[in-house]
Amino acid sequence: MSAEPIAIDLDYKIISSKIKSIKKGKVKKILLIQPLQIAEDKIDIRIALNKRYYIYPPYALGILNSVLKKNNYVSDILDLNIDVFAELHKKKGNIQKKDLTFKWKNNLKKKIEIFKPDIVGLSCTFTMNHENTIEIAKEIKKLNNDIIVLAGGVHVSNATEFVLKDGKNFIDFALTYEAENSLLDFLGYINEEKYEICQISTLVNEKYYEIKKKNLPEGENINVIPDYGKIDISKLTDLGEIGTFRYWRPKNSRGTAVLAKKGCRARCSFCSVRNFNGKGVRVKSADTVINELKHLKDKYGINHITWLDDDLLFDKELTYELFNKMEKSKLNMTWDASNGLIASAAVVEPELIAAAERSGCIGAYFGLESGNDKILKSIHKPSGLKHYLKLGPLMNKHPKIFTRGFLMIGFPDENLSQINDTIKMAISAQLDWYTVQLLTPLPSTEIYDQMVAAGKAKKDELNLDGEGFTMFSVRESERQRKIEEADKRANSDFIKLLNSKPEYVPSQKELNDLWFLADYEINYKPIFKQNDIDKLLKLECFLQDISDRMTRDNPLSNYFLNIVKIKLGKKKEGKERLKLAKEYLKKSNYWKSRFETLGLN
Ligand code: B12
Ligand code: SF4
Repeated sequence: MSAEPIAIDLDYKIISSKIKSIKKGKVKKILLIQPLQIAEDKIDIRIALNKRYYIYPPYALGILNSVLKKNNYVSDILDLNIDVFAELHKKKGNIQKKDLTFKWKNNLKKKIEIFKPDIVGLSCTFTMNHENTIEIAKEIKKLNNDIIVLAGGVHVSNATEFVLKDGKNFIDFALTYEAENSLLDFLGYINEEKYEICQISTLVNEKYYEIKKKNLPEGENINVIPDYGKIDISKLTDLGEIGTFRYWRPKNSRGTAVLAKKGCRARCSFCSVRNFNGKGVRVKSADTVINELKHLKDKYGINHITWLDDDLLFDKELTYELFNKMEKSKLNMTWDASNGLIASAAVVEPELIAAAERSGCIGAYFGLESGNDKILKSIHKPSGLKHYLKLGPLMNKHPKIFTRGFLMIGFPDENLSQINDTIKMAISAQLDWYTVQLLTPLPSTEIYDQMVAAGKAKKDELNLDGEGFTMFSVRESERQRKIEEADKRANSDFIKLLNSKPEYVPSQKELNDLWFLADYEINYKPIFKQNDIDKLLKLECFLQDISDRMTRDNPLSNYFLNIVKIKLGKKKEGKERLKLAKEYLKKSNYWKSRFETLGLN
């Protein structure tokens, strides 16, 4: 509830009268829904059974559920993602796509009939879940047209008008940005009208109206522990992935996700965090986080967490406090930072990494993106080459932590020489593995506008089907598989593009092959010269996971796993891997051409 006087403008008048016209009585019951995180027809059953899809807890909805209950509303969460994947595992994969659709529709129907919500709140974090979300809204209105349907989350906030227009007739309002306060304001306004509504948009006669004023949570309001209702968070690890370090976690670890800080100090041009969370970082108290961890351990037996944070190392004093309290709490939990840490924050304060390790850190990503200073500057990266080159020596002192780097190629006008700089930097930075991604223009980012201007992305479209965009594939390796399965290319198409003219700017299509080449040069080729035992043990563990769980019939990972095994003195196991590599190679022209071009015999 805001103390400031209410600024009545046209949008405010129109939105408030729509609220009044749509809801006559009071509201009490709110159902919060997490959609399926991948469309049913895109689910690959084998990948699902290998637990390779991300199954996170409905963290945002847990927070909102907790806030609603504290304010005497009756609320609950329906997580259709968990429901569908639980069904898929229960049936051991013997299930058709249409059964998955039936499952979520049926669960939705049952929940609505039993819970009888006045309002349903749909969460849509990812642009790729846009259609799923609209589909659910449509289904709810079919079941009961009187239910008010709200949509919220990152994608809804970044592409609000688009969501409302696509969901017209099904989504009544978009409640944008962080909604801990604004949801209460909205409900309070319906019930008492004393409240000021904010962060809300709607369509009236197909015209878009928006109240831009924000009431974001801060101070005590962010010290909230999620309430997952009846959802059994302990089962998540049995259904899919949480974080990216499964192979390096202690055996039988049970994972979930936790958020300690909201926002990020930086403003990278490809990232939507600044637009979404606003400037700066708001920090939960260390005691709240410790209480959350204790609760997760006691109630669900959780012993591993992945941070949802975008800037976990923000404010070194508060970060020390958190890590030290975690260590002292003797909860014996491990953790990873799968979203990435800011490299400069680590190298200027090496002791933070030591404290992180003592508090349970076993895996960390660093957001490096490029090895070219000009590009790093143009995308406003908060670190530079001088930081990246100190990362390896720092992190090598902490071999318990598996280190990974995020890299990107395909920046506007990025040429081959700049891509080569990224390859060189990654090799020198000596992290344990790198994920190379193709730049994806996200709505509401600076780079999106730049790419629209350069004709590389379409304005006011979701760019879901872009040739080279990664956003909508599960993993790059999966994209490669799709290319192979579609057999779109002649083998001769794959050439060593990296040796072409340095100033050449590759096309979006060529970036697919460049992704493969960069991945090979950065991650695989250096294995020939690697003799450090700690590094070889990490590579063994990781390559084993890629070969046996993450990808199918992959001769490259098996070939290099053979090399690693031999270096570790495991000759017999090495030989078996080589045999597999040969077998897989024989049956795939796609891989044969790649092995030939790379000079692998
Ligand atoms: C954790 C995370 C992941 C996790 C999974 C998240 C999940 N399924 O829950 C993993 C690792 C799987 C992941 C993957 C990807 N991610 Co990600 N991820 C995040 C991250 C870091 C945190 C999200 C989070 O849980 N935050 C904490 C909660 C509390 O905040 P929240 O969700 O925003 O919730 C608040 C509001 O949104 C709102 N709200 C939320 N739901 C609702 C519902 C209602 C009804 C209302 C009223 C309000 C409301 O209120 C909440 C409380 O304040 C965000 C960054 C960020 N800061 O958002 C990126 C982010 C969401 N990811 C992003 C991207 C690009 C990706 C990938 C595409 C990366 C890639 N190239 O592979 C993939 C795609 C995943 C997929 N589905 O295929 C982008 C999304 C942009 C977009 N428009 O799609 C983000 C914003 C980061 C960025 N770079 O800009 N991601
Ligand atoms: S450092 Fe990471 S989270 Fe922060 S703005 Fe850059 S990409 Fe986004």
